[in-house]
Amino acid sequence: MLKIGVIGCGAIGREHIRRLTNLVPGAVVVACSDYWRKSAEETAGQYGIQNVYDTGEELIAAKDVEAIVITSSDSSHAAYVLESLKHGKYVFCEKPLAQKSSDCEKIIAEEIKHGRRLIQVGFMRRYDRGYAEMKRIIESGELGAPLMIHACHRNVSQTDGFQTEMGITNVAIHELDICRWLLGDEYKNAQVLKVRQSARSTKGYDNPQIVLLETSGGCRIDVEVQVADAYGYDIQCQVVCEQGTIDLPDPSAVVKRANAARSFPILTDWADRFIEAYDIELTEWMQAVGKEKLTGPSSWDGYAACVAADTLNRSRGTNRFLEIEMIGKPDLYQAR
Ligand code: ISE
Repeated sequence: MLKIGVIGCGAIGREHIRRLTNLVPGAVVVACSDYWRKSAEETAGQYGIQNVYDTGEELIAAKDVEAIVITSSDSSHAAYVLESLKHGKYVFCEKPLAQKSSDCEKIIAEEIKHGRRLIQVGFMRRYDRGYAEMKRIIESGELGAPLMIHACHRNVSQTDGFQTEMGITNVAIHELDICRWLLGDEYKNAQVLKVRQSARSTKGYDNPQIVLLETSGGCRIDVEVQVADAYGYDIQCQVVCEQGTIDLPDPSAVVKRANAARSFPILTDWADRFIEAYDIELTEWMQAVGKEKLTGPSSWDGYAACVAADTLNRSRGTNRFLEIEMIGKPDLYQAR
């Protein structure tokens, strides 16, 4: 059994602890910690976790903790990843890897010193069957070259303290990863636009926003980002290719016919929308750690999404596309 310590017992932390405990073969959660100790204690009680630590650093240093899962607040990720690297431990870090690309660069530099990958980033959409099939079709070439992607990310609510920039670093970061993964291409330039604001959005952050990107191969991407106040949690993605289009399927739902209407429910919670993808993601991460060969989204992928996010946030209000500037891709992250 691989002994895991989880830092952060909020919504996604508890979800991952549930999966690691009840579902993922070969995993046992032996330690947890949270900024709010009470939350860690409650989670430990619920899942029979032996040790609760006051800080993430103590958990990382604990002798019996073999691998770390980081599900704490976004701003704390980079420091915990760097600390785990000091101890040479495997890390599964929820998105985003960091909030600034300079922190991702530090992580990459430290990981390279180990000569092997130790970090996987929680871009779970890559494990979703719909996106995987879209990628297969794009790569088969049967529809010709991809020309454009139209995507949207609509959300019901956000936690207190949410800010405009987080619409990119915390929400659209999923599209920033999945679009470059689908296309097998990097971004060239980016711009975020503030559009007519929803009268329902009264919490002080921009909502909606539109993200525009161009890849090195010339593909154009637009992403509508509604961080809150939408009718449900709805993720759409259409890839327009030379000879046809490919659409992300909606999650399966029973269709009701009544009162002269046909309807089906739309989910409201993001944790439910990609539930199967999360299960596969953590199961494959565990298997990869067992083989000491990580294959999932890397620090490089975390970095690439973060550079795009930085650029988008810098572009706000300029009305211009800004160039996306990345460091050269180190050998460790070249496809093998
Ligand atoms: C949340 O943090 C997530 O990661 C969800 O996948 C995303 O859809 C949501 O908007 C974020 O707040």
